[in-house]
Amino acid sequence: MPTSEFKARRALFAEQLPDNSITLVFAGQEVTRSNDTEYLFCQDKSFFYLTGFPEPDAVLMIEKVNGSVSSTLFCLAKDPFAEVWHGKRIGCEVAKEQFGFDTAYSLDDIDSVVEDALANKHSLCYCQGHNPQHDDQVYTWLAQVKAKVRQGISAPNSLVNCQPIIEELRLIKSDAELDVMRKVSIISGGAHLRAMEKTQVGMFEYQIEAELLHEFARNGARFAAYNSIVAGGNNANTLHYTDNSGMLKDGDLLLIDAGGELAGYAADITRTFPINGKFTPEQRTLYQLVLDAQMAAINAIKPGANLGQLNDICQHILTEGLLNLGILKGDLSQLIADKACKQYFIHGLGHWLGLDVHDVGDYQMKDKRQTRSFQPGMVMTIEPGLYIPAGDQNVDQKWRGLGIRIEDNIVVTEQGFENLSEQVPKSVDDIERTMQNAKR
Ligand SMILES: [Mn+2]
Repeated sequence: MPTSEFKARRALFAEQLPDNSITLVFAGQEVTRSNDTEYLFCQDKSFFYLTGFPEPDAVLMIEKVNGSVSSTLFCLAKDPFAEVWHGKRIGCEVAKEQFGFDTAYSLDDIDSVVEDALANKHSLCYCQGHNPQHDDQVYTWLAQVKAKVRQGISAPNSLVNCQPIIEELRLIKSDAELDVMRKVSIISGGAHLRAMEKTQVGMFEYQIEAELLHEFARNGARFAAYNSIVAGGNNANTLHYTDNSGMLKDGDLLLIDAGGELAGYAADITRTFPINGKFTPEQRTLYQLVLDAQMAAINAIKPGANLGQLNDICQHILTEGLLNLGILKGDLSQLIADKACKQYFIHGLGHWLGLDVHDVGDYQMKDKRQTRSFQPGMVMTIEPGLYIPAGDQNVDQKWRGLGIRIEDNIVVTEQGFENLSEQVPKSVDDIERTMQNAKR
């Protein structure tokens, strides 16, 4: 993504900051996995959104004085000894040049520079409560400035949480962001296709996980956006199943919820298909019901619609279907009013998608009384599911142990919607044909 994109984001962000203010946005930190090894570093997504800067521990400072805005980056200093061990650091000079900041300093200088910048500002903006260490750091700097009161220096007396400003910006994707999200969806869809083609009775779930990771990385999305869920049979009824250690059994379904990450952006796709390539009549019936609900919800997406309406559409279809199959019993309108289908559709219909897989952004309108209206550039998942645990004594034996979810990634457009993951086989016929045609 070009530097101009990040500069434009900082400009939009700064427009909404109070005047005579200083804003601090912190990068992510390395996290210890065990002893002296770390997890793969993941940049703080809001910091990344505003900077594109990939290194840990950095800090972005934005000053806005009389309407004029300047941006400063603090980053790790070049250090030949450390770089031999841990890899190249970008360093201040290159950071300023390539990432488009007005100034860049070594982190060694941050205390004095920030304290000087805080002097006589009215507001201090940062993401409060995000990380206790950062809160402590900010209060320490503030205390240092307050101690200079006898020198005639005043400290900011207004603390502003700037997280909601960043979240609202992140919610509406730019064209450049949508391009990346299209690419990561295509790569991730390819991984789901590969998984369908490679699946065989007797394999282990983690072997299918390996196929997904291979296909992500092979195509440039080197890492998964979240831990892949590869859940055979009744394992699909554990919603966040990531154990992935079970053996794939003849006659069971396989639920895969997985997406790659590309340039920071996530895909989040789920498909459910028969391990042996052929749906049983019960599997087919329940699968078709989830698919009908999913398609109806997706087709209702357009500017002005909202997740509440989509939920109503989806729950109506699921409730009617479950009633017809005898899984729910009673009066249709009463069951709908009681949200009876939530017994088997146990999670939300979807969520925002972007730099985070469960992306930021408020789900409510400003008055909090209604789910917010869709606008072009929002990206969300639509992922209804039905889950009937193996031990559910309330339903006929033949339904027990089925867990089904179907999830696509949808952009709201001026005309309606664009389904980023529609290329992954989804209809019963397409899935069965794909699996028959695979040389398994
Ligand atoms: Mn999801």
